[in-house]
Amino acid sequence: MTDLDYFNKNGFILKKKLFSKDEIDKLNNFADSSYGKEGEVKKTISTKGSAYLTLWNSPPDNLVSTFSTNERIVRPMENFLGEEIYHYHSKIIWKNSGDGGFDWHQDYGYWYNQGCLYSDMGSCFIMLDRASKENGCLKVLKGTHKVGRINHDPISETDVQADLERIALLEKRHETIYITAEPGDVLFFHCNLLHSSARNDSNYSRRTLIVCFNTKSNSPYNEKIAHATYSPLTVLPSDSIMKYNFV
Ligand SMILES: O=C(O)CCC(=O)C(=O)O
Repeated sequence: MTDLDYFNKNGFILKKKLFSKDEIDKLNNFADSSYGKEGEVKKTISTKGSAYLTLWNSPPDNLVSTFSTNERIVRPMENFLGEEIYHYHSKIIWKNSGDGGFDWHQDYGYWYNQGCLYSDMGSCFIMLDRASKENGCLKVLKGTHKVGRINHDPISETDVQADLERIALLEKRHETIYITAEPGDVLFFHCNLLHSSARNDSNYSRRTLIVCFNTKSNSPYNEKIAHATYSPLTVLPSDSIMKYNFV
């Protein structure tokens, strides 16, 4: 089965070792020293506690963009979504020991309300730490990208949760997959794939860089409520991470 067939059938695909240990170490060192400070992060509140994130609507002018616009993630995502894509937003989820998780949702549950007419969108979940059940790895309901958009209810100022009656029914029909993975592995997933995660109950962190892409033809109709309208993506070559020099 091709990667595209697998993605279309299941709504996600996990690619192992897309980034090397040296590349991930470089990003972790930079991100921790530049962004990982209290006060510079946003708090999310779900029924599973609070988590913290740093978010960019445009790729930032620093090392982070050598990942978020790297051809190693852009080209496969373009293949999965079937047309030119652009950076919709990206974020680092810090998920330190004791931080909370995320309730069941579709990313399109948020993006529908941001003026995106079609669900032709997807995310790349780049593992910056080992992701295990213990530290709250992502959990997905395989194949649920085909159910269409489900209604979501707000559960706090920051978070929403998909209709629980439907989740209960879908959990009986669709296999639950825990995305356990190593640093450098990347999960590509469709914006209607139902996903959630538990609290980090370990004594180690579970950081991830999540890069979200939209298709050019699906640029939001109202830029005031969206993360980003279409602007052409400058795709960086594979070797741009290790070549990046700090000034
Ligand atoms: O990082 C996690 O545990 C889940 C994050 C997530 O579901 C999201 O950002 O949409």
